[in-house]
Amino acid sequence: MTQVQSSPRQVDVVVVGAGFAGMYGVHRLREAGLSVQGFEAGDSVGGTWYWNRYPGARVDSQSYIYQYWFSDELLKEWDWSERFPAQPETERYLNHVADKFSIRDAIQFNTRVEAAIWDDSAKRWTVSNDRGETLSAQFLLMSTGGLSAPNTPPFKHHEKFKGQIIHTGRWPKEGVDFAGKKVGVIGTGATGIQVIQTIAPLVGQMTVFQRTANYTIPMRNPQYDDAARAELKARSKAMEHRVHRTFAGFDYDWQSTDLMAMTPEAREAQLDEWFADGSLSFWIGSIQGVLLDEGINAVFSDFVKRKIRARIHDPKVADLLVPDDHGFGTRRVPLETKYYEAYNQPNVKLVSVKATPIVEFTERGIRTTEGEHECDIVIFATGFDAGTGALTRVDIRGKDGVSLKDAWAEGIRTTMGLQVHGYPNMFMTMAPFSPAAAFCNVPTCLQQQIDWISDCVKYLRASGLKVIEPSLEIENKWIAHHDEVSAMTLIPKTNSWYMGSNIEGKKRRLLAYPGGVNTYRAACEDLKAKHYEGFEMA
Ligand code: N01
Repeated sequence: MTQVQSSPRQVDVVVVGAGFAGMYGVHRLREAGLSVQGFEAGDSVGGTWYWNRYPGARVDSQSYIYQYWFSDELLKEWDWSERFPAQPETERYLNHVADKFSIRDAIQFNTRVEAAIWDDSAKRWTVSNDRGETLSAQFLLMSTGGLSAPNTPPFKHHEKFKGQIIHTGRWPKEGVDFAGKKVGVIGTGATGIQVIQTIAPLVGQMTVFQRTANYTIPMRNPQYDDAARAELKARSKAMEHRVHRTFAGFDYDWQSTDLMAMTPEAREAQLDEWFADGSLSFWIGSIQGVLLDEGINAVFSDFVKRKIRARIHDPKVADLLVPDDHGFGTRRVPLETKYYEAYNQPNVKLVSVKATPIVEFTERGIRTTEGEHECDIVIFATGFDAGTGALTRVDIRGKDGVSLKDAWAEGIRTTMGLQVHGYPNMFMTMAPFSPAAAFCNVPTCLQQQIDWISDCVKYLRASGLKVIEPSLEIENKWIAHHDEVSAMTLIPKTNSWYMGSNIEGKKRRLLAYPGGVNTYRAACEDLKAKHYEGFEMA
């Protein structure tokens, strides 16, 4: 029997998504005295760390800054095992947080929000889900993740394939047995690289279908002992302060080294020193010119190309694995561990789908223009419809019933990635035009955004106000600023998910604000101090 709901249940806020941001949103908003209903499509918390359980999934941010800061007790009691923990550890951490702060109580799992419609007369959101339930909420918090809507390219005849197709972002909980199997991997981004290097020793044969070769940095991942943990924990307050004041939300920041004034030998030694840290600091903690200046960028590119080439036995394979069509760091730079050594194994074959494109799937595998490649399993490490995908897959309608999907098809618009003009009382995290969308140690930005959002809601309540929405003017101003700063960088010169160019038909636009986490945070603080000047409130 289907239940007929007479009038929808009323809550103060609906939170969509139970990843890092959604969990923290539930915690902060409940703490502020609001009634909160969370919804999550998965059967538990974790978001990215719930869905991306593929072999080798591992964080590229240091564990001691990839965490929550809001509870001293939590900071003291949680022990990270290593510098860059694997997926199960981060998932365990998020489950621990959910249990400790009773976050699950507010969340309905196995439930996908399908639509959110703004009712302008009631000044509330009507939210419906795939269980046929409808709720009425004053506020809507979309913490649906920036990299959560899988991109599955529509390869011809994929339904004919008799083997198994798995997207890395929907990895089965029960795992996959690779022993003796012929495995195809499509995609060599941060995910593909982690999968390939991890399963290469396990598979019978592997064929990697690469479209674009990436620059990488070898990960240095020491295990922590009690002394190392104690030292890191002693610095946690200082670290919390620091991460909000750096360009990328990490504890390292741009340096003032004048690389170009150095002798070639001194420059090489400096690059070697930065590279040896084995973290993303070589990229976003070295010198800012790497993202702004063609000459400096070429120095970094040349250095990393040489490092890659030196590790590959077959020069023809090296020619394919060394990037040749973009500058270092203009797309996400993955950390890797023995990635290139995988291609030195006799059972691993690299196919350039630039040279020999995929024509179709067959019953037995994948046919490129050079012939058929047999596979028992094909792994789609093909990424995500980043920034916008998770939001536009929900039918969100603002004032006058305008669909966010339709509006954004004309061109993405947000005010600082926090709100959109025409969509009152809807807040977002990790959305376009904030650093959180790509250029950030994600938890730094998510916590900053949730803190800003909960402060804003508290301000409204304390002021007897019910509705907040950015004016068209303030939104236009932010978008113009975003575009101006974007144009100063080298990033728009390269195709990647940063530019939305990985999705057919998506308008090319830099998704994340590249002006710095520090600058963005200051702008958010300023808005708050000025009582949301430029926002329309009633
Ligand atoms: O996705 P991607 P990802 N035919 O879009 C290829 C974060 N992350 O899941 O580059 C053939 O980067 C595509 O080719 P090309 C991190 O922010 C973090 O790897 O478009 N190939 C590319 O090689 C990261 O940046 C961590 O030419 C096709 C790949 O698929 C983000 O998630 C770990 C294709 C997709 O790469 C996304 O990474 C993992 C087609 N039709 C991820 N379509 C850590 O913190 C796509 N490709 C460690």
